[in-house]
Formats: sequence, structure tokens, C-alpha cells
Amino acid sequence: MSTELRIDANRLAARIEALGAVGAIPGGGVCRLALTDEDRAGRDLVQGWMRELGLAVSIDAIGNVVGVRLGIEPGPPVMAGSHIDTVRTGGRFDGNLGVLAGLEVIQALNDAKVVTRRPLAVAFFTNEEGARFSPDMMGSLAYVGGLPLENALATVGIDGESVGDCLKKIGYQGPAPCGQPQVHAYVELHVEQGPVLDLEGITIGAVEGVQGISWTEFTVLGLSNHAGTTPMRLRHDAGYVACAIAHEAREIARSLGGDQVATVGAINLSPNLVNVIANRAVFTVDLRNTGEGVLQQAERRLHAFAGEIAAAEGVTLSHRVLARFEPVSFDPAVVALVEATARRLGHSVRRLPSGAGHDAQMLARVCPAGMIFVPSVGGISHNVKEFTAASDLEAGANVLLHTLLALAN
Ligand code: HGY
Ligand code: MN
Ligand code: MN
Repeated sequence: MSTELRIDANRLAARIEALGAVGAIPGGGVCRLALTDEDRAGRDLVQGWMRELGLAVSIDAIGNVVGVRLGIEPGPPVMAGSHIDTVRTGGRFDGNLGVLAGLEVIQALNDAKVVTRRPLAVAFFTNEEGARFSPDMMGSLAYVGGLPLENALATVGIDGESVGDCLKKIGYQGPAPCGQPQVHAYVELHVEQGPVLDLEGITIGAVEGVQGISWTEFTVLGLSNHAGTTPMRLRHDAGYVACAIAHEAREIARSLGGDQVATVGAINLSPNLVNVIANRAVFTVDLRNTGEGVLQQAERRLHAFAGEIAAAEGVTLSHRVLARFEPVSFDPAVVALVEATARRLGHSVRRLPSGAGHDAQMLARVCPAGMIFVPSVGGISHNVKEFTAASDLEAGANVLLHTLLALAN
């Protein structure tokens, strides 16, 4: 009977549209930075859908929201989840798809009056993006006990506000302890956000794991001076040092090759004026690699270069780690189940690693976890142009439905 079970693609599309209207920005994208009013509005909308579907909803102390559907037997649920916070120039699918497809699975089971042996749950985790408050995957990391709650609440974001204050302001500092309910198994449907599936014309990705992530914020302090009167030999130019390190980050990625990536996404100079030598530069370097050893090599080279160029320019350099996660491998049985389910439903499928971080990499610390990818057209994401074809959204949600059914029965 269950092999005929399918999700309702139009209902899923309607919810993606409705959630995409919350914090909508020109070009078809979304801006719902974690713990902002837009995030609250998105949370309220999704929580309302959870309740309409009969889920028992709990909100924990870091604002993670979990809706549980009873099974025939009590016990830890099989969970589908992701995030609904976005980067400032987000697409409508990043994170949102995994949560809304989870709700669509629940509604399809409700319509078919199918009750699973184990309970099912749908969750969205707080601040997966890490764009406002570091690290990324903060809520799911706290959920699995990888980050003490008080540290998470005390974290100050890029605009000077703390997680705890913002959580209170939007009314999502919940009563449930982090980590409840415990999870039997976790599956996350997500857009690939990279070019692989789209380029190869493959519908489903059976994700084998997530690459290592290293986020560092550097602060360079130099000496402001006149851009016209100061001879080059007398300069202590924070802007020059920041740009030199940014260039070196790219050089390191080029020379290491393979999976190594490097990004300087945020850079602030002060006083940031055309005719004043910058006395202060604050910027971030995002390094990632599927291999922990090579990632550490990249980090060593970056810090060695930064130290040398700072000494040569006579500026002071400090840094702080914003996020550092080693590569994660998903449970081989879950990866195989995703692959087999995709095949059984008649979809092309291949295994691949995830270039992006995901909540699934945190849940993998406490239960068997895996991910299902669907193609991102042109590999575009963290960009309002992010797009996935309706047929691929439907395929991914059906693979999620049957993967969850297999794990829950
Ligand atoms: O940065 C990431 O990989 C994710 O979008 N948080
Ligand atoms: Mn995401
Ligand atoms: Mn993202």
C-alpha cells in the first residue's frame, strides 16, 4: 500500500510560496536572518501549520521547534527537519524545503490515515545559517549537546545584539530542554546548493556526509594617515593587510586544489574613506575541505602568511574562531536507504558529499542521520536566484516520505 503513497506537490509548492512571502526581497528571494522579526513571522506561520496538522509542538530553550506525530508505539521519533532562517540574500528553498516537505509528508499520511510504528517529528532548528550569530547550525548543535546553552544565549551577533535577548524579543525562548525529544533517526531534504546534480541531470543526491568548515574573523589594527602625504615606507595600512590575506586565501585554495574552497565574504574597513589609510580592518575567512588534514594545512598556511604580512606592515593582528566543524560522514545504512528509495521510486540518484553545512551533521552525533539532495539550477544558492524545478521538489519530497516510512516502521 505505502508504495502508492505520494505527497501532494501543489500543496508543498503553496507552502513554499507562502513562507517565501515572509521576508520576501526583490528578485524572488528571502531575507529572514535568525531571530529577527521576519524570522519570528516565519516561525509563527510554520508552527501554525504544525498545529493544524495535529502535531504536538514544543519549543526549546534555544528556540528549536519540534512537532511530533504519535506512532503506534511510544518512543523516540523519526525526524525530518532543517531550518527556516536564511542569509540576507537567501533563496526560497534553502532550509525551508526540508521543513515544509516534512509537513507535507505528515499531511499525506494524515490523508491516507497511515499511522507509523514509531512516532514521526518535523523540526526547524534555530540559526542554522550562522550569518548573524556564529557558529552556523547553532540550534541543532545545542540540541545535541555540542554547545552549552548559556554560551549560545550569550553569543553576540554582527549587529551587537545577543542571541538570548533576540530570542526573548521574538518570544521563542521556549520551556522545553534542548535535546528533547531524543531522536531515533533523522533525515533532511535540502537543495544541493552546488552544481553537481544539475550538471549531470540527476534528480536525487544520496548525501554521504558534510565537508569540514573553518570560519575565522581577523582584526587588523594599523595607523590612519593621509593617503596623499604618507610615503609608502611609513605606512601601517590595515586595508592592505586585509586584502593581502584575502588574496592569499584564494592562492591557498588554488594551490591545494581538490575540494579546497576559501571565501572572504565579509570585510569592514575604518574609517572607510577614499583618502584615509585604514587603521582598522575586520574580515572573515571561510575555509572548507572534505579532508580534515588538508583543511588544517590550509588553516596553518593562512595564519602563517597573516602573521608575516602583519609583521612586515607593522600592524597588529588578532583573530577569533567563529565556527570549526570537522567533516562528518552520515550513517551508511541511511545513505543506502535514500539511494535505494530513490531508485525504487524511479529516480536517477548518485552519492555525493555536501559542500554546505547542515543541521543533519549535528543530529548525526546522536542518531543515524542522512540527507536527500535535489538539484539547484546552475548550482546557485545564497542568492535570490536559487531555483529547483517543481518536479525535482516533488521527487525529493516523495523520497523523504518513503525514507521516513522505512525508518519509522
Ligand atoms: O554556511 C553554510 O554552509 C550553511 O549555509 N550554514
Ligand atoms: Mn541550508
Ligand atoms: Mn544556507
